[in-house]
Amino acid sequence: MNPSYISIHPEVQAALDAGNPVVALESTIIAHGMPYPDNVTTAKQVEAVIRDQGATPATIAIINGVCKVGLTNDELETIASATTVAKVSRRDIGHVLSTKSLGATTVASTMYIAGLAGIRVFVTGGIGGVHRGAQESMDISADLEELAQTSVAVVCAGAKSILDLPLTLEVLETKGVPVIGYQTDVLPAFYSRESDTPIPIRLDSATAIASLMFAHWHIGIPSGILITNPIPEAYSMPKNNIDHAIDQALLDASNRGIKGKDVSPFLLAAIKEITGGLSLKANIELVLNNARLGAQIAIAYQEANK
Ligand code: PSU
Ligand code: MN
Repeated sequence: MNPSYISIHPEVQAALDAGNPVVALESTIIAHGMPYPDNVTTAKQVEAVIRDQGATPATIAIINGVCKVGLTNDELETIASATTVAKVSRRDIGHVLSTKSLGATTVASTMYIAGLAGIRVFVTGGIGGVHRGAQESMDISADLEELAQTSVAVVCAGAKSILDLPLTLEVLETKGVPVIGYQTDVLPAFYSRESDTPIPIRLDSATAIASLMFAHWHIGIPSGILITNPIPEAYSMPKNNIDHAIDQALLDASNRGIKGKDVSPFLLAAIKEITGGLSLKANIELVLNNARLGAQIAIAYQEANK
């Protein structure tokens, strides 16, 4: 690896060298998933939650030709407020590095860069997956391919029903990715705790999740591991309300001909408008909740490795 393409923040490097728990964070959720200034406030709160639990946060983004692992406050502010920030999935990394442009990393590219840095746990809000109607559009997120090949555990709140949840689970099964529900028997649907989709594996503690990670990787399976954590009860949106908003947003997207990488950011913004901001509040709370669990898993995994 050319060391000039990756720069690990000294605090993150020190934690890695000491064998202390580190949690990676993505930046597409900041640049394209939430409006300014809620995005930067949330990004800082997420880092604070991880520190409170006793782990070191490492937010990842591409800045001036370098994959940064761990951002300064100024860098976080730049990613959150710049008018042009590329949404960087795996295929875009080389382009954004070589043009020295500003890039926010998705689940796929954050996993890849976290893996290079030796970070095993990554916290986000929601993953990409198989979109509804993918039989026609072929819109299946690169996040699923990355989960198939990169040894990082991803903590999320499940997937929004803009995706086809059962088909997303089918693809993850094909690709050998364990899908764990934390204290839940169904796949959480991001804004709501409920869905009709049973979860493949239920585990009820961070320690149990860490021992699955240890066993999975120790026996030599290189895939990622997906951990789904339901949004806290107090912020969970009624399934009917949110499904209605999602249907309306999907219709809007199709009427306007929104395609490819613009689909998820468009839908997130549309759902926020339709729900009068309630979806944004839910989004913030579920990410904070995931940060808490992710830090606990990172700590338990370090223990399991001793
Ligand atoms: N889901 C969300 N918020 C997000 C994303 C997904 O609720 O911000 C972002 C993540 O970065 C995810 C990406 O990796 O969208 C998936 O995009 P695509 O479907 O274009 O692969
Ligand atoms: Mn897509």
